[in-house]
Amino acid sequence: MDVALAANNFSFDRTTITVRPNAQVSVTYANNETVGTHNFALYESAQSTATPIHRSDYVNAGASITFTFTAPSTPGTYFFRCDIHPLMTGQLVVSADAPLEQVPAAPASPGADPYGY
Ligand SMILES: [Cu+2]
Repeated sequence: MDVALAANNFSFDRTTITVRPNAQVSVTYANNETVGTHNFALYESAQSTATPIHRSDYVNAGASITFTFTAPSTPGTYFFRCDIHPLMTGQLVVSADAPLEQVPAAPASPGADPYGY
């Protein structure tokens, strides 16, 4: 499933992402800042941030990346954040009842892609 995610003013534009267990989640992640580098790091919970379930590349201000991860197999509520700015947080809800598509977020402004994805 496809998810559009953006960083604006040092916060995520969506703080809840809902997916099905084991879903292949393809995230288009736009950094809409004029300054500031972000990533997306998924953890079991806000209290267990030693080992990410998935950690994206960094995305520079004005840029966008796409990355894919496999949703956890166990339903529940997981935690994501930007590792550089730990106050940027959200939750990944894994539910068998999740819709197959997310409602798209507001269109991200296009930016150069330094990673060449
Ligand atoms: Cu950040």
